[in-house]
Amino acid sequence: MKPAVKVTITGAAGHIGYALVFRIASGAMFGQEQPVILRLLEIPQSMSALSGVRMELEDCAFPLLHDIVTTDDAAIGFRDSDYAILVGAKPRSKGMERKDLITENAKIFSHQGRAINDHASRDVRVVVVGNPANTNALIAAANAPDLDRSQFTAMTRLDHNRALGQLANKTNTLVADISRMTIWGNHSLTQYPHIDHCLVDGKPALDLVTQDWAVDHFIPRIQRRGAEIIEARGLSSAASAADAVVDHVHDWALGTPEDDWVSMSVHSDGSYGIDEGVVFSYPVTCKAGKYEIVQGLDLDEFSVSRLKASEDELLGERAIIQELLP
Ligand code: NAX
Repeated sequence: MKPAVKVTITGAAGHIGYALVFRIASGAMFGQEQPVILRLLEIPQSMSALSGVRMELEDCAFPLLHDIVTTDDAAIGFRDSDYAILVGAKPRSKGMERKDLITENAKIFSHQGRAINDHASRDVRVVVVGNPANTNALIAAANAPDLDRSQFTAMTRLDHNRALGQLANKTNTLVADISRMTIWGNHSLTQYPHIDHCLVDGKPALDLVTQDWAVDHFIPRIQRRGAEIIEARGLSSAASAADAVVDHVHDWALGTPEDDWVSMSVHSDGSYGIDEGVVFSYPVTCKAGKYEIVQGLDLDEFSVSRLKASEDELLGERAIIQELLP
């Protein structure tokens, strides 16, 4: 049997963590031939809840789960980690300004970036889920000078999957029939879900739906889907977010299908004119643990303006946490 892959999950006792750890242990992320060791990192106040998660993991008797480490010490949590999934973050409390939320989280993610730099595998792959995810990924990478910034990503796969679901509903097709969906920008209300390059059963999506539907219904619905779920459930997305984490890491590690791509927030290399100082969601293909931004897609004036709006928002977030960037 292959050596076990070590996966660190922060915030493992939270809602998304609880929906995620069992799926990783069952083999959904790396396949049925790949054992895993889970390293679950929490804050001291959540260690009791985390011990309950650990008990339930043990009670599942997953054949692929070779060990479980629970800790509130980042040095132990990230030790030799091959994959680090950063879910734990500070939620917005009553009266908290957006600026304070960004700054408070930047402190957490700069600390975790340093711990990853000092303790994780040199090949570690990091995905940031905790919000503001893109800027948290930027600050974590900036605090890990010994690692390549391409090892740090943020998750826009939930938005991507939501977009696939809505287009499938509208065109009365299966999600599996749709390819080349893209989410551009920030994981926020300025994200730009984009169907101009999408194929449905091999045909352009825009032969089946109108631009008006895309602009007036599809784009705002994906942008606000998180709020729609909270309104219905009284709780934020957890199972779908965990599922998107599984997809993000699975495809990064094992590759994207031929002739298709996925959306991942990665460090901009200037592609599509985006400032190199931000982590931006792009269409990417993955192979053997590496991603490449899809190049050469035509963008009309409306799309360019949407990308610019999201880039501006990310530059604004960056300005707020500038002093924490080494
Ligand atoms: P919960 O509040 O249920 O869980 C968060 C957990 O993180 C708690 O158990 C808490 O003790 C722990 N935690 C806090 N600070 C920590 C630290 N410094 N180190 C380790 N653990 C820490 O939130 P949940 O619903 O699980 O959401 C987690 C994060 O995901 C939030 O920031 C949320 O906004 C974000 N989301 C991001 C999404 C994305 O697509 N990128 C979608 C879903 C979700 O909204």
